Amino acid sequence: MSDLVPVIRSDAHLAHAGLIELASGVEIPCFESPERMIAIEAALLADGGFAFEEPNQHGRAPILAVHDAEMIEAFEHAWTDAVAAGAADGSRPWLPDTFLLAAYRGPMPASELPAGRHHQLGAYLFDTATPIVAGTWGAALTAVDVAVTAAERVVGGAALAYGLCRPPGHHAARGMLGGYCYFNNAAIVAEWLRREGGARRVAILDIDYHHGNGTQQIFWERGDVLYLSLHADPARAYPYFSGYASEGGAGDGAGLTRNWPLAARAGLDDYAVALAEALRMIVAFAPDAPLVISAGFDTFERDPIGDLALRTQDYREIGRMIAGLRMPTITLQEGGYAIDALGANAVALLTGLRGA
Ligand code: SP5
Ligand code: ZN
Repeated sequence: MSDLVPVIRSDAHLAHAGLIELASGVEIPCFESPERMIAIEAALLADGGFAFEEPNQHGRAPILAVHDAEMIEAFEHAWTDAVAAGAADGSRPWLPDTFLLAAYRGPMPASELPAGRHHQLGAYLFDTATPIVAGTWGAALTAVDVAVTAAERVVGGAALAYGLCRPPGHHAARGMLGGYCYFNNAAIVAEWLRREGGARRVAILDIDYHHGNGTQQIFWERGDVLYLSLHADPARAYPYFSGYASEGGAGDGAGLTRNWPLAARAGLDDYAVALAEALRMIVAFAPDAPLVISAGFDTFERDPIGDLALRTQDYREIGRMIAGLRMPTITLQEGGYAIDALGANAVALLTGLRGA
């Protein structure tokens, strides 16, 4: 294949910046930074095999098809309400400090909600690594447009398209933000393929270092979407509360979720065994839509928050293995924080995916 691979990208993510996260009680610069996308774009440009395109606007309908309206509303207004209340002055990111857990209620019925939508956000957030600044809402909306535009390219005939989504998405559940994620770009694309793309069966392959708890939750009971994830064992790794091998979906979705928890320092040999099983499941499921890949490079051997051991050349082999499915493929960017290697890793995966 000699055609250029379409890469959907936007500068809107640059305003989702200056982020901090709380890690084990310590405030640190957020690993999820604009420099990540800048590094990937520079490497794709230098490679020359890619055609950069801006996203089309799709509005809120594709988001509302996946996420709760109440969560969207709290997120949309959290920053301006925080500023209006004097809880943020615009110079620093804002994070809720009070979270609504299921255990809060016990036998009590749902209460009224606080007026400030920044306080409401505590009912829709599960960690302290998902900060909000003035540009966060716009960046998250645009990341969805990036993802859906990549899907449009593939439905329109491209064999492969790459959506440079930032912020990432796979930790965002139907009514919950977290893990640097606000809207679940991959889940939105899968649902869009069902509703707008005429597909009946969609497969999502998640190769980020972390379990995609949000994607799994959204499609847990769905018989029309297969969710397969290779990731660090949640017994030791974020997000801790999902991604175990025992989790397999329920109802119509029974057997259509599958997880491969990986040991620390797992390299390509271990990874390829799990990936081959996942690819066989995709073949058996017989999707009639493009494959959706949640692509994270936090599986890299030098990733600052990961502990797997994939090397740059391994991503090319992983891409080749997936390309063996001979399915049109929508690749969406998730995590990956070793900024100096992100570009090479992305080029390697996409080179493999395009069958080279
Ligand atoms: C999309 C994605 O990859 N989200 C990951 C969110 C992970 N957030 C928690 C990170 C915990 C970092 N622990 C730092 C250990 C440094 N040695
Ligand atoms: Zn990750």
